[in-house]
Amino acid sequence: MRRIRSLLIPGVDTKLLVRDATRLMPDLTRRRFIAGGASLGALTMLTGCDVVDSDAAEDVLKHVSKFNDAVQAAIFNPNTLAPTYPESAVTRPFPFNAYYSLDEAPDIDGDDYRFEVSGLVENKKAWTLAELYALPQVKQVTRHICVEGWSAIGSWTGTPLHHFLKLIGADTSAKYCWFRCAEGYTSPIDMPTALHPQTQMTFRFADEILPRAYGYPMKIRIPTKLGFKNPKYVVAMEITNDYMGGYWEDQGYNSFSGS
Ligand SMILES: Nc1nc2c(c(=O)[nH]1)N[C@H]1C(S)=C(S)[C@@H](COP(=O)(O)O)O[C@H]1N2
Ligand SMILES: [Mo]
Repeated sequence: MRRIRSLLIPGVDTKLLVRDATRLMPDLTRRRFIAGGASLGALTMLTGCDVVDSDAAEDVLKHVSKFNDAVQAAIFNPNTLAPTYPESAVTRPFPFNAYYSLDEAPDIDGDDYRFEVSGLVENKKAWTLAELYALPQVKQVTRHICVEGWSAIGSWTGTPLHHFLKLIGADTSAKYCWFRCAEGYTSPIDMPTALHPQTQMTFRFADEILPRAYGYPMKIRIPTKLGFKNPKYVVAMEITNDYMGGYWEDQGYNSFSGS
């Protein structure tokens, strides 16, 4: 967790981060934090997701979760790019991960598939896979980091989400792009992240049609975010100002969760 967090905030002045975070903390948390030395390590512990052992820790986490989103959003620079790698660096086999095993993963029929669009957009037409495949695509080799303590480099090809948002006339002053997946998984993505140049509607992994394991037919690949903010088997998107929650977000993980 410590290592992951420090990976996530490259270029951030840790002293400033600690100072700003301290200001935003609820009183009780701040007192404990200062008593604990107000270090980045302590902040990491507070903002991490592995401190939920006791009731006290859970309480701290709930408070901290709020300020952590604010802190992280404040230091998010939409122009900072996630590192990219040569194709030879791709992790093979690339891990499968979900809250269930692979044999229970959605098995989507590409012919029946429709990507539904709703909320604050001009064109609410549903998209077939053939229509999506016809969109301009780019390839990106980036690192996927999971809160469960593993990371892997993958090669993802697809359409930049900002391009699609423009195409459908999405209100990009709205707060969120909220995604829903075939099995019910959900995740809200803040608009600056949705518009980030590397955020991608992904259709291919390592040049092959996206396999079922990694989210066939479409996942949203966000290299500036933790793995759980990369929804697979995506079937719907809503542009909204409402915070509509998400599978892991509802269980206490920070919605921002990124660099
Ligand atoms: N629909 C859906 N998307 C999901 C998940 C899931 O359970 N269901 N798990 C998330 C988590 S926690 C991770 S780490 C990545 C794993 O993606 P991978 O199987 O391509 O490694 O998918 C994310 N997106
Ligand atoms: Mo994850």
